[in-house]
Amino acid sequence: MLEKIKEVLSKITKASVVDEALVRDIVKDIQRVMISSDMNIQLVQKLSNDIKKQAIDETLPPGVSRKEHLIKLIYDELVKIIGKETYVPRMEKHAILLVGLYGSGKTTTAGKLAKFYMKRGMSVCLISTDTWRPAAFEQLRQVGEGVKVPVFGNPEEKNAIKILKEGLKQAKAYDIVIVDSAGRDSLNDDLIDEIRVISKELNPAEKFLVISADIGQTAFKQADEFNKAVGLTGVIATKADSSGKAGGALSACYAAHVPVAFIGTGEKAEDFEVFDAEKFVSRLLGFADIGSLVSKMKEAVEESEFDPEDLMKGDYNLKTFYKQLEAT
Ligand SMILES: Nc1nc2c(ncn2[C@@H]2O[C@H](COP(=O)(O)OP(=O)(O)OP(=O)(O)O)[C@@H](O)[C@H]2O)c(=O)[nH]1
Ligand SMILES: [Mg+2]
Repeated sequence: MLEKIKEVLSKITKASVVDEALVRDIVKDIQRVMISSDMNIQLVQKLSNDIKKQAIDETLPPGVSRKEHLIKLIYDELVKIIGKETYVPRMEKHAILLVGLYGSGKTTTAGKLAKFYMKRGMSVCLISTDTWRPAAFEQLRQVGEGVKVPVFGNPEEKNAIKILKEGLKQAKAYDIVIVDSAGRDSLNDDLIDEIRVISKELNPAEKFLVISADIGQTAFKQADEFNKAVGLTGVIATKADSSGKAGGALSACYAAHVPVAFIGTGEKAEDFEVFDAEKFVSRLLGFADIGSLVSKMKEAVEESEFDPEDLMKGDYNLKTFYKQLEAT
């Protein structure tokens, strides 16, 4: 996806005139890139329509070329989907539930999150509610040992809710309680029912869908169904190190209307970072100078018609617009 989007963008920068025909041409190219990177087809359609419409209809802010405008539009649309603002990890006592299909990286991510919060001075414990896979408890126990946090669970017990209730008694003393849940080959009623009950019992502040970055076209449906079952608060995209494709993660965010919170970039506990949407999209677009382009656009817009205070904050959006409407 990365390389191909760069190609499309260089076509824009090389073009001598950016007219309606070029906009249509570019949008078609972008569609092809997005589809080949496993992005959900509905999302591709929406994105390309939005970009096309704005590129053609919108009046240009003064001092901004149509070229710059088009690049900024593409950038904005991508950032919007994966979460405009960088995720801010909660630094207060709370519970985190990890859900996702088989092998997506839940257990590994539990260890990574534990390490992340420990490093920031929080006390952390892990609870394994995976009663389906043999040795699931043992795997989490080893992960816990690796990052030096206690792991609660009971490999003899087959009822996930019982394990959770017991675990929560022991977990009271900890700031962060991370619950690792079972994966399945596909979304079935058993899995959804169990996850729903676990979520109700735990009442976690964060409900993360853990999905592999290379998941492909099933990402949208998966995210949609997990979201309906528990109401996701974010996505953790794992294996971002081994896949150049980002379409799956983007589609998941679009389906559940939640941002990417963290990304996993390797198998080790430290291979983990808070996801920065703007940085990611800038990298994706291979447009290092996007920062100066964005501020140039803001300045131009500011001078022309908007309330500078909002623009200073860098978050002039529909919400701000409605606020202004309400105030008048
Ligand atoms: N390269 C890479 N590998 C990862 C990452 N996260 C997890 N893995 C690997 O993916 C495999 C599956 O990870 P698990 O954490 O066991 O996945 P899970 O979701 O708990 O799996 P189940 O409990 O069976 O559903 C392991 O081999 C991990 O080492 C990552 O960010 N990068
Ligand atoms: Mg697991």
